[in-house]
Amino acid sequence: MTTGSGRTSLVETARYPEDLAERYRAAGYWTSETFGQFLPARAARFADRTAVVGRDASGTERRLTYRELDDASARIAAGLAEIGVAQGDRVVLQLPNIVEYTEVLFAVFRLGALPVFSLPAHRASEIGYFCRFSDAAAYVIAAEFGGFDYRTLARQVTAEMENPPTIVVAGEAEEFTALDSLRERDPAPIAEDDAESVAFLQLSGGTTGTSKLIPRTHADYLYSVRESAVICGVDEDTRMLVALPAAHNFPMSSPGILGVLHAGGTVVLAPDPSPDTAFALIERERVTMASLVPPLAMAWLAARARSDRDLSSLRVLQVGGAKFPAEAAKRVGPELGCTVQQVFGMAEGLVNYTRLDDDEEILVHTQGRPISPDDEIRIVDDNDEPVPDGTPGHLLTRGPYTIRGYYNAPEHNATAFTPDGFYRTGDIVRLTEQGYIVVEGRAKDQINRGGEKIAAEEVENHLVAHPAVLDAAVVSMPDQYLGERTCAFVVTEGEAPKALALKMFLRERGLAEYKIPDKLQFVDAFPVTGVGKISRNELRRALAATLKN
Ligand code: OOB
Repeated sequence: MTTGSGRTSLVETARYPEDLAERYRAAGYWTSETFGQFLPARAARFADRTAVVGRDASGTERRLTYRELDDASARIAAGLAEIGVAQGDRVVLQLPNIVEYTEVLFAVFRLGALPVFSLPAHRASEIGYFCRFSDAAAYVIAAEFGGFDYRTLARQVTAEMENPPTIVVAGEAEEFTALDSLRERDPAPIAEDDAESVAFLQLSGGTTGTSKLIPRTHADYLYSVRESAVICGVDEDTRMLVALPAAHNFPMSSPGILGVLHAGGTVVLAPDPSPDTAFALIERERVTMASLVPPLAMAWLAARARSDRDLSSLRVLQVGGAKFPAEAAKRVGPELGCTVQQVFGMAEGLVNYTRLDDDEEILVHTQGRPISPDDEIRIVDDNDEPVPDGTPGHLLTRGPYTIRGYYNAPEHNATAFTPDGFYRTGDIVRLTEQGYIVVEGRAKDQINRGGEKIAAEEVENHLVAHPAVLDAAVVSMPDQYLGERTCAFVVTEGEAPKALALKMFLRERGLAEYKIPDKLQFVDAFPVTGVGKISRNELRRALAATLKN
């Protein structure tokens, strides 16, 4: 099947079996609301309230009411339709935390097109892959941000593409299509869509050579957004600071931008997450809630003592994306004057929260419990057998907002899910007596660098592309600040390249900076396991030993 722009539409992705789908509908989890209808419905209800505060691509401070945001996105939707974006088309979004992000997001939703959520840190390797793999009709960027020119990246990415996406630029567009040129239209109609169809593609942290795309439906995602808003006490008076990259699942929907807009609150976009910027915004906008990854939460704690900003409006600080050490969690209440909320989630679905009224012990020592009574949790050993209560094991999950398969990845899906549809999270967890989850470790070949996920295999593939590199293995090493950093063990042939040259080689291949190994270690050979696979455990142990010396 092809859509208006002649691009192939989404192939069938793994669907929920009908008996479960029926249960989720009957329980009221899945409704007929779509993301196209989301903002117009909010605008009808909260018309003159402030929806979004933040800078635009030119650096100007803007404040948009619900009506203004809806009107802008309806017009941009018409402009996007004019340049050929049709219902069902994919649109790669790579925007920083600027107000245009919200305008374009809802414009794409209004058309029934599917955002593909990339991050500002992604470079040619990642963006090229997303554009090709999703067969994107458009790619939306900011002209420049954080000293980086995204137009250069767009040129690089599309240079060799047979069927390049149309490039839309917030800010000075040069040879591309200016976002501002798409505004002067009559509002586009709202696309009619089946709420159980795919609404967008989110990125997986990944464990394999290429990132997997996560197909989320309107019904499943909106359920998680609505419930998250309730659990986190979000209402019309919530003013949420979005300091993490807006397109990440955590600040987008846990409860994030979508949860706040659903409830009629205000989203305050921070151009960067530093304590200086954030504290100034909290004071000015009387921010009530913020979400952070652990290293940023620790940076805020450290900066608090030196700052005389008024943070008294802050009620809740959510921390997630990586394990938040208990010693730091303990300090949030007394030092920042708000409740800490631990969030353990994944773009594939399942999200756990500590509840705002939980006692200190739970807030500090657990990663919360699931959103839904129908989230099914299984904790198993290496043979998929349930472990005894309270014992750590592999976390498997299934439920009303957890995917049943990645986009166009049948081979990977065969191992990433159990035959009865449980997602293998790759996390090692245990369950407390009260039913809370404690994250104990990880069994996937992924490094969690302060919340940023790095698939070992992806970096290894880039390393072995170097002519002098015979083999590579990327593992985590403990880090006080980020929790983990990356170390690449490399076996070379002939004269070993310098570590710096090898890092430069990775950058030139267009790999995002956060994936460049923090440390490179040249070795003659890798330790192997009994079955002849590289022993990553052994490498991690060797590394720990050298770091101690
Ligand atoms: C969030 O989503 P992703 O998709 O970037 O990463 C998911 C993975 C989890 O499988 C787990 O390994 C790790 O990130 N993780 C945590 C954690 N929160 C996430 N590990 C330990 N403690 C935590 N609190 O990271 C994400 C999505 C929605 C809400 C929050 C985080």
